[in-house]
Amino acid sequence: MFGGVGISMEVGLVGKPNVGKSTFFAAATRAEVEMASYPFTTIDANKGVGYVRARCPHEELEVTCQPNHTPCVEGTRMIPVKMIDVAGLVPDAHTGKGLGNKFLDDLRQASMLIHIVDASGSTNAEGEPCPVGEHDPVEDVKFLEKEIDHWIKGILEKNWSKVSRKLELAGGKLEKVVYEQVSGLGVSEANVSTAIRESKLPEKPKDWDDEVLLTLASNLRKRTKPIIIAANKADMAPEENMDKLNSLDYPVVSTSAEYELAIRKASEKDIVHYLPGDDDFEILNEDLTEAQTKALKSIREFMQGNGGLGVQQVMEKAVYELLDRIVVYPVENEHNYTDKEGRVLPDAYLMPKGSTALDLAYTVHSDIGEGFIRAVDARTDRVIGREHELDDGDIIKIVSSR
Ligand SMILES: Nc1nc2c(ncn2[C@@H]2O[C@H](COP(=O)(O)OP(=O)(O)OP(=O)(O)O)[C@@H](O)[C@H]2O)c(=O)[nH]1
Ligand SMILES: [Mg+2]
Repeated sequence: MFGGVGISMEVGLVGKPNVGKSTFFAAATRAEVEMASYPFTTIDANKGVGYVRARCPHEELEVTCQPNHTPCVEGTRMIPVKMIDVAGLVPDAHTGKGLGNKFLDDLRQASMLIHIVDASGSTNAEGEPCPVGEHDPVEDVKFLEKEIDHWIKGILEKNWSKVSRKLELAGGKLEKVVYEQVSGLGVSEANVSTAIRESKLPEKPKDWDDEVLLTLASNLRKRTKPIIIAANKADMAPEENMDKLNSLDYPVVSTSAEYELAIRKASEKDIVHYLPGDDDFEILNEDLTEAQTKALKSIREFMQGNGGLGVQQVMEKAVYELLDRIVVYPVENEHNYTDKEGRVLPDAYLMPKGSTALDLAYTVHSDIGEGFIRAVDARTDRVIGREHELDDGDIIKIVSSR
């Protein structure tokens, strides 16, 4: 939660240099509508706010919505997600190669990682340009995993002599010590327990060697930083590379960050009408140069074949599928769907699937959670209890004593 407006999620962009991380970031955080009033469009040079789309209930309910921080564009709600663009990682970054891996510390709170891969194979392992198709992008997927594992291992090992003494004394409470050690990674105790179990650790912590710690780090990574692959530069990627990436055991979306950025800019200048994620656009300005016409033609061909340019699709697959979020609309008045100020459908929250009415109350405000009496499903007008599991698209009024 951030400032009571419901941004609870942070997505990190990772990858080797020159794959298009910053281009992806620039495209994803460049919103058609004004999001600049948002508290952290400018937190840091490399932090910003992207969004995922959701169908706004306003059409179906035949009302006019008045969102606070989740703009509605032609019936599509844009729900903010924090994004972080970090420096490029190279193989063996954990030993200090390239810029090292210190900057990964910025990703501690990230709920997931988007691994931007140069699917065109036109950058080598270090991110230097090479002819298209020369570098195998599958290698990048492997090395990145390893570097993230080493970063987490580094966190596990911090003050290791002290920690291992604590572990020796902890007996059956190993989980607590490990949890404390990695709590900055936004990992739950349950996830730590699972990772420990999966790692089949030697009984005596003094027998935990480098390899054991790396296995534990890797299992923690899988639980806490799920990875989705953006097969970027798909606009010039050989078919063979796309096939190889698609056959990996990862969710993969093919993207052209460059085209996405170009078309969003064209849309800002009213050259085209385009909604991010769509698989087509309309040309508004007929007075185009030959180069512009040609560029738009290439973009259109790619987006139609690809089912969109991929940037929105990655964000949404990440949030709705990997992180299993649903969208819930809290209201104060279940008949008019308004908040205290009379704004219709003011907020949209991304909640983990399985969240209850009580979870929503706590997300809106801890006081509201503590004073929870009951809730009302505004669509059906039914009273629901604290344990009632919410559905995607629910509009919920919470009755609280606070
Ligand atoms: N053809 C094509 N080029 C792209 C695409 N995305 C990015 N590029 C180009 O790739 C180059 C590198 O892009 P950046 O966004 O700076 O890459 P980066 O990953 O942030 O690089 P570092 O900050 O050095 O790690 C630029 O020349 C981009 O224009 C894409 O989808 N297609
Ligand atoms: Mg960059």
